[in-house]
Amino acid sequence: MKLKVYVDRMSQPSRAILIFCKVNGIDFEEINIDLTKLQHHSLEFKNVNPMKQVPAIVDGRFKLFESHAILKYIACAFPGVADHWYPSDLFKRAKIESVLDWHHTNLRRGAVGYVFNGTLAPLVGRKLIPKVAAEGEILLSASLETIESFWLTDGGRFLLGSTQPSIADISLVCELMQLEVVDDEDRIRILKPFTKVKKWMEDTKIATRPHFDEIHEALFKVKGILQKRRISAATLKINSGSKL
Ligand SMILES: N[C@@H](CCC(=O)N[C@@H](CS)C(=O)NCC(=O)O)C(=O)O
Repeated sequence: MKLKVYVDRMSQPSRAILIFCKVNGIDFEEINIDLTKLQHHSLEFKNVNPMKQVPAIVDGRFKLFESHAILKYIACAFPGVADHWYPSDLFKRAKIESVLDWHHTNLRRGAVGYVFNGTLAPLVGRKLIPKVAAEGEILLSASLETIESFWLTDGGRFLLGSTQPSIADISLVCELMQLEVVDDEDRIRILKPFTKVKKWMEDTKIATRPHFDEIHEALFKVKGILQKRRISAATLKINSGSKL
């Protein structure tokens, strides 16, 4: 039976799973769970993931949620996944675990806090909360500084000084790609001080092409829609101002 992967391509951990499967030639079925239509609250999906979040997988009778756990499971369960993604060497593997744990308590908290509460919340019927977005931005910037000065060491092009990418590179870069939906000026301002981070993001994209770009198409579509809305709102403001 084929591996079933439950995702919404607007979700950054979902994209990480899809890119990883595609890059490694894994045969899987993608099942779209549209978060804007609240499909993650359906009884059917609750049976897959009781936490009602994407991504989740079903491999035969085995069910799993949490993207980092899923990446590790797929790397180990499917033959043909190159060792560099999740090395069998205990020390290298432990360092990757360290980056992944750090990600969920730092970079992800900051990035989600900033992007969701400052931009995306209305798409799922929630209100923007500028104060929480501002707090998220502070943690996001501190996390970018840690990646720049600590996780990207002087060795190779990828995290932990590796010459080839691991599951941590895909996971963290997909997280940062979510910044594409915020106002361009803000994203450029936030990333500006971090030259190593920007180069590493580019290197990870290149290493996982063409799948990286294909899987991110949905995100860029939403970016386009939000950009048009911002322009319309700004024009409306200028026009109503000129009538006063
Ligand atoms: N730690 C989880 C996070 C999963 C998560 O936050 N998923 C979001 C989409 S990115 C979701 O399903 N949100 C819907 C909700 O929480 O209601 C992972 O890495 O898989």
